[in-house]
Amino acid sequence: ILDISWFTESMSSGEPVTVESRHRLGFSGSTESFDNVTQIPSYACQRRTSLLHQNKEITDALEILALSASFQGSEARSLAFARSTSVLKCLPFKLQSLQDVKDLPWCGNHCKRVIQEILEDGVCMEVELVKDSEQYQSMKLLTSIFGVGVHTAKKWYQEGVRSLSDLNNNKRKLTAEQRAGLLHYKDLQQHVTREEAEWVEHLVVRALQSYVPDVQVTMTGGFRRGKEVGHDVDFLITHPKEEALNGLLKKAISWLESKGYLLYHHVKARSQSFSKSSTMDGHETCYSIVSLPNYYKHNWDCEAEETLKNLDNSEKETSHNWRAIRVDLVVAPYSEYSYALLGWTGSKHFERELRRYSFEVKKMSLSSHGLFDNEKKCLLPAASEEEVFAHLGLPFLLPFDRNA
Ligand code: DCT
Ligand code: MG
Repeated sequence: ILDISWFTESMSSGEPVTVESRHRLGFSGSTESFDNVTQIPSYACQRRTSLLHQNKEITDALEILALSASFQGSEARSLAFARSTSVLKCLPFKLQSLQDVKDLPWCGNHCKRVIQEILEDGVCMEVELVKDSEQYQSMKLLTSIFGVGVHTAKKWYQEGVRSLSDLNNNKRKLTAEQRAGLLHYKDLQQHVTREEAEWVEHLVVRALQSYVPDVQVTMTGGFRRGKEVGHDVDFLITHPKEEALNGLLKKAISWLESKGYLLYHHVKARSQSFSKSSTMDGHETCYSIVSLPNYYKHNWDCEAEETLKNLDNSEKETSHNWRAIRVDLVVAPYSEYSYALLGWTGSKHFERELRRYSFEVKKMSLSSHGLFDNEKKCLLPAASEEEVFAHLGLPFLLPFDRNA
């Protein structure tokens, strides 16, 4: 099960694997090839999954079914679709027939029906019906608002909410986060580019360094996995001296606020009651919306600050020389940094699988704070992500290969 050498070799060749090249790579024609497919490991953290793969039409369709299942409150079904999607994302060849998925883990009958229809007709009827359904469209719209999860969206849908204007017109009580989400809805729907993310990084580093010059800041999330666009920008902040981190986030927030960069923020304090064996994340975190001046490209040293500072939030709504960007800032003590880095790099499915593997195979509880051995009843410190993988007995995967 752990032999993934054939994957590693074929993935690193970088060439598209067609029926013909599959033959060269040993994927078809011989008994050995199909034996190899059965060796695809069951946990996503045991496989390399790069961003680009050859079955996007099929994985997009399965992702819609996963999302639709989660909208209906069926987490188990959603997870099943997410697992089959993830297996297909790591295949180094384009599926040609159902025979190709015969022995793949997590590809059950439902998933096979979807694959067969797409291979034969180019579309899957069930997926088309889901996409056209009022419930799916409304839930997708509502959950795309910052601060609105599946639970709230479902409640609103049941109360008759179908569009953003239904929310705006209504006397509904919204949280401050949701109000900010609605106010900046259009901007937040646009992808954040890597260039914009780097500008935000520059800004966040400046804010933090005004107080602690040798603070360490790392961009995590999708950008660390090599994505060129994202829905937000995630940062992890640490320092070898834990005292240096005390109050730092609050000070950096005030700095950003005083210069007019913060449109919204909400700080979640570090959880004191955090249990070492829990998989919950208790780091001090700031969920924010930052305004990015449109002329940032020419102006890294930010004269824009002066303009922004002098506009109040209502003026910012009407002027168009800036855009809103979602930014998450997470502070991790140095001793937990490797675990926080691994946890905040994602993907979400990769993290879920890593925790499942730790628990089921290694009898350990993994979180963004550490790894707890449930049998030996001890924490396993790690000075790097490599050491975390080593504790788990897994081959190290670079962030680029964690796009499960
Ligand atoms: N994360 C997680 N579980 C969650 C939410 C987040 O493990 N429920 C981790 C994995 C990714 C990281 O935090 C950042 O989260 P997102 O920004 O939501 O994901 P992303 O991969 O950065 O996606 P995007 O590129 O769209 O921002
Ligand atoms: Mg992100």
